[in-house]
Amino acid sequence: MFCYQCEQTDRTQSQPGCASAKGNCGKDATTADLQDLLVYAVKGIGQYCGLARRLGTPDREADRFILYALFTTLTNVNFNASRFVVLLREAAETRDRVKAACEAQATSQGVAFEAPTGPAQWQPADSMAGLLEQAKQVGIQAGVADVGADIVGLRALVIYGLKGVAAYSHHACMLGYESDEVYAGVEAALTFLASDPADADALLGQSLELGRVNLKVMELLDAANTGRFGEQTPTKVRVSPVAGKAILVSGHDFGDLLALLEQTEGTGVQIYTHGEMLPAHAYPTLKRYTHLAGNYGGAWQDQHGDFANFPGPILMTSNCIIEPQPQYRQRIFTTGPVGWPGVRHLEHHDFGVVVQAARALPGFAETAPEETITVGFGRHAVLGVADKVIDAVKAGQINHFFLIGGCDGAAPGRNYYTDFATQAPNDTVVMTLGCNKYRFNRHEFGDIGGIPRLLDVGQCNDAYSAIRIAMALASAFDCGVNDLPLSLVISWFEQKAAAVLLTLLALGIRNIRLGPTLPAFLTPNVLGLLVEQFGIQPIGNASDDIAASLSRKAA
Ligand code: FSO
Ligand code: SF4
Repeated sequence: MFCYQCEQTDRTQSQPGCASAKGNCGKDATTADLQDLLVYAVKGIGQYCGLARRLGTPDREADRFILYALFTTLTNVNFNASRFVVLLREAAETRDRVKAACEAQATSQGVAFEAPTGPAQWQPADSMAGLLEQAKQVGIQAGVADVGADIVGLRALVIYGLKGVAAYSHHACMLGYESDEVYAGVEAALTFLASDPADADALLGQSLELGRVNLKVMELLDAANTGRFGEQTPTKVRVSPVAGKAILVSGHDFGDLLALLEQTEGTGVQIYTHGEMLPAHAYPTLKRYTHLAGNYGGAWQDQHGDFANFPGPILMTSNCIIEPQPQYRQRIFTTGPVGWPGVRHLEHHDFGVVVQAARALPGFAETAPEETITVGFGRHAVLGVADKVIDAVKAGQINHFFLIGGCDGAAPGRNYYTDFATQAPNDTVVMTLGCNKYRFNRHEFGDIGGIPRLLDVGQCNDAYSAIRIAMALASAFDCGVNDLPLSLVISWFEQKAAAVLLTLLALGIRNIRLGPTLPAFLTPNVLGLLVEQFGIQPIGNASDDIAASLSRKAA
């Protein structure tokens, strides 16, 4: 195996990357290699789906398969090697179905049919050994001897950005929101990758194009969330438990949460959110369920302790899952793209077994003293008080905005984002999204003339909301986003964050501070390019970075 797709990759060797029997996330070599082969197979489906679209017969079922298959290969999603063997067979069947439709369509239109080459022609080996042999040829570093590490790193940037696009699109699709523009963009990127591109400018151009596609995807997911659940409104969320039977839901999929709320209504079982599920409390359709009792624990990297201590079953709806510990292995369930060998997997929103487990487990014996945090500052809430915000800026009460978004990763001892948020001066506003908010969201930030100093914009995909807020402020002040008193301090962890970063770059947003470490797949040359073109800078020391951000805007 060789994998360097996430922030926690092994950096102990001169060539950073997880290359032993197991990655730092717990992914074993067989699973990693099968995931590489699945990405290769998906490129072939993309080639045929693009052709089908050009022939006027796009295939949404195949497009949906592409999203799901790519999502399973994201960091901390699916660790189940046997699931990938099945997905590889399904990939070949899907590709063959689209291929046959293309051939028939070309014949009926009387146009010449030129079969795509490369991944489109892949045939799955009959045995596991054969599949693993095939995987060796198509890993992320394939071709490095011919084209060099810079080109391979840029190809990785495209692939990882595409994985992020696929994950967010899958979430939107699960809520009934799809877009031909997005599917065409995904097919184009896969077809491009299938040609083994070796031109750095073309690769960077495709990366930025994916950033634009991802903006559309995040807009779609925003429309899906607000369309299905209403607009986020500022909401106090209980972060201390109440007595009674309980289920904990983690991941990002609000559709799964809604189904679980429906299936537990009137049963006396309380539902708690974990990690990136926290913003659910701000959506009217979800919070009207009074048994959505509160938020429990911290970010994904705290799950070993949080899940072990939780006195009920746990449902994982998307990343980030890490190896279930013996204390809760019998009471954790996966659904959707998530998987762990030996952990019960549920489909079709049928969560009866989770409810049964909740009834059998003790639940919370006592109600703890009430503690709350406030969430729900999506774009509707913030732009609803835009006049107040603009007046506060004009009056000098708000001197600067910081967007501290993303995920800080799991390494212990990190305190940059905590320090940054808590040391930000009192005349600054901190917007946050993604799961690194848990580093500081229990801190008391106070307010500026009634505007809370900490605005929780939502999940990582709600970067869309933050972009809309920034654009509205820029328009009110008649300047560009880069001219606003706004600094972006982004933590990237996995491939969705890579897609969001590409979106920000595609929008021309400069001078982003990126941490907690820089992506290992970007070579020094490529990083140099990004620094030159976009002013990306690695995070340093929190107080120095705050001072530098404030002085840049004051200059
Ligand atoms: Fe975090 Fe995981 Fe939401 Fe990621 S829970 S790390 S960047 O999946 O997507 O913020
Ligand atoms: Fe390593 Fe991250 Fe890949 Fe896991 S996903 S094998 S930690 S680089």
